Amino acid sequence: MLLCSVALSLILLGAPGAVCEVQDVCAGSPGIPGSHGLPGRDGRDGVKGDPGPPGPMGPPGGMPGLPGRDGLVGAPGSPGERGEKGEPGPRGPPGFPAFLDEELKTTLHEFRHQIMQSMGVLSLQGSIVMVGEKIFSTNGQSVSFEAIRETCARAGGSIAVPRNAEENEALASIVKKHNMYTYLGLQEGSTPGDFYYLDGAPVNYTSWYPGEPRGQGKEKCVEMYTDGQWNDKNCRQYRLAICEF
Ligand code: MAN
Ligand code: CA
Repeated sequence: MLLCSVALSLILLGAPGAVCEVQDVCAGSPGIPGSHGLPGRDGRDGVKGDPGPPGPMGPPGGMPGLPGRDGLVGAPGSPGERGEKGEPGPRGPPGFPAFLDEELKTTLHEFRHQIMQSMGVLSLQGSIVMVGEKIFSTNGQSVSFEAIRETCARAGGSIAVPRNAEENEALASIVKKHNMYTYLGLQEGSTPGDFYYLDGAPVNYTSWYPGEPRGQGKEKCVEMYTDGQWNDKNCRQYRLAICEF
């Protein structure tokens, strides 16, 4: 093809010494180089450049700038006050039946044995008197009716009150031993001569000393004498603190 182009040029220029037809492939001396073509068209726009550096600071007295961005998150504050107790959760799954749990049965037998031992020791020492399901006990101190109630409540019991003859005898044995009267867990109602347990129920067992109660509404408490008989009495005396559990 180069040779053909050369041949074409030679024919057009009428160069001497080279006889050659357009369609022929022929050789000859090279011609002079052609002149440069016209400039090409402009290329497409390039990609956008990076932003330039910040400009110089403006003159003084300009407007304040916009607020800056938020700072970093601060350190956590101190814990708040404890919230209210939530509702109880749902009932858990049924447990292993106790009668099948040999380890639990052994533990319960040991507990019972140790409790029996401890009660035997306290009974022997005269610290407690057991009667039926009830236990009476005293700290040996003589205090007011209200102080006995408070002492017994703090100990997890209540001021002693016999509910039958057997309990009355058991309580009287403590009164006799300490040779100090005791107050019972009873108080007179608004009607003179009517006495009530401290839960408000009317008394259903009594052991009044003959002629008592005769305080005519002015003796709101009940004391027990050393023989186990009762007397209505004002509540301001000091009496042996005996509790029941
Ligand atoms: C004192 C008080 C009374 C009681 C009489 C009995 O006055 O203890 O409560 O009834 O003695 O004589
Ligand atoms: Ca009386």
